[in-house]
Amino acid sequence: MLDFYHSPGSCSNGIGLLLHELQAEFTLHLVNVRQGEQKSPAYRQANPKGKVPALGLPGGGVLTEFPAIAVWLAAHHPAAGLWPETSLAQARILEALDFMIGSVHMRGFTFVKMPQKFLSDPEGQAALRAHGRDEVARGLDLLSGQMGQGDYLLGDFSIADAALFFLLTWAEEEGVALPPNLADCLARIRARPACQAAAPLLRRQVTA
Ligand SMILES: N[C@@H](CCC(=O)N[C@@H](CS)C(=O)NCC(=O)O)C(=O)O
Repeated sequence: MLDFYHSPGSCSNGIGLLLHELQAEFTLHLVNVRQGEQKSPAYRQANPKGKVPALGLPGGGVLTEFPAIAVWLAAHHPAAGLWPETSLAQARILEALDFMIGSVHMRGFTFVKMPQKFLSDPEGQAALRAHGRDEVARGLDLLSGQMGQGDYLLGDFSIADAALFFLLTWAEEEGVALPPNLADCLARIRARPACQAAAPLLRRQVTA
């Protein structure tokens, strides 16, 4: 059985979606990142990095980092057809995941959502937030151009769409305009049975 460490509304929503796409069985461990539970000694025993998502593997050990978890899940469930056979198709998925996580999430949304982690003065925080929004908008434009007129980011639904899913949801929440083809793609992802089944798991958690 897999152990899924998850904070609803966070980037682990993409892994929650994938687990449902793959019909994988897992034990859910909720981690309230708003309350800082990810830094607790108890959680650091599971994931010393103090972040979500994390995936405890059946043979022991924990897998961290969105792209690594997504690739392992897809490769480990070949019947779902979410891990392509050719090295070029695999590389395209990794290329898209790296850009979405390394650039749009970490160098865009991190500044939009948590400028206080980096700067204490309000003016600096506002400037950092604005910089993050520009990075997000630039990233979405690039992804939009890459997607073209296909149904999903790389044509057929792939693990790259799991990352796109949480990024576009965050963009909506932050009032960043979605390019029309990405907005259509988000609607398609949300209409997928797996996404609807996962919905209760993905709702932003209510904190006290
Ligand atoms: N590079 C990591 C990023 C994970 C990450 O930043 N997760 C956020 C939630 S979206 C988190 O755990 N934040 C809590 C914190 O940084 O304290 C990945 O790809 O999984």
